Amino acid sequence: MPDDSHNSELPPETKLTRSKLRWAKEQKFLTGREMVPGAERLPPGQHLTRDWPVLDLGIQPDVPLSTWRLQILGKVAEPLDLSWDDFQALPQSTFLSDIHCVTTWSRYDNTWEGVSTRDLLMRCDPAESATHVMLHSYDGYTTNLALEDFAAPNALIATHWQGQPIAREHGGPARLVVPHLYFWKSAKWLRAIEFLEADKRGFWEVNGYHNHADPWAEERYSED
Ligand SMILES: Nc1nc2c(c(=O)[nH]1)N[C@H]1C(S)=C(S)[C@@H](COP(=O)(O)O)O[C@H]1N2
Ligand SMILES: [Mo]
Repeated sequence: MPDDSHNSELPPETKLTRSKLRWAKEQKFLTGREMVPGAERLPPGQHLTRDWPVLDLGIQPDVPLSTWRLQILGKVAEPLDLSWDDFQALPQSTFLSDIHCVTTWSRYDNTWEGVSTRDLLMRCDPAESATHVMLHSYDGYTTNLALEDFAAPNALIATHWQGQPIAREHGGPARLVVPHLYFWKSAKWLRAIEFLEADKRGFWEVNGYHNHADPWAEERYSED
């Protein structure tokens, strides 16, 4: 067997070896995973679409506004059980953001209106011990988020898209929108937000998908 134990030693210093050592230190020429989040608008492995595909488990619940409720439960000082009118009475925000779906389509410039997660957090006052949320939907879907991701400055519970009520197939009357993560984290037909003291995986997270889901880090599939 050839002796290669010397191969990890530094070569004699030349202009090229100095550059190569510096490039390694700076991670020069690396793309994707080493890129500054948000520096590129289109995340790696994504392509742009102009239409808006529909993705779900195949059940599209019909929830009339008269019976719609949004429950806030778990580790919060003030659990809530909001009617549609209660929800409309909360401060309303408008955010512009891009959609990135793990199936590789992205859609730019979506205008969303609804209640920002920050305004909701102010209202329900999560316990010190709350670290995660589980989203529960009317079709039985669940997805989990760390509290800091749920509380992102442009995250909201949206009732309108491009100035119109969100269509049933896209999660109306109200859906979550967390733009900095793959779109499966954005629960459609939102029914309840449960505050947790420990992380727990939702539907796709126990079925092979990544727990965190950052598109710029290509966190597509389960890490274990
Ligand atoms: N309640 C519920 N929310 C859901 C899903 C679902 O099946 N049920 N699918 C998720 C997935 S995988 C994606 S990509 C987006 C799709 O949203 P859209 O159909 O509005 O494009 O919703 C997410 N939210
Ligand atoms: Mo998805």
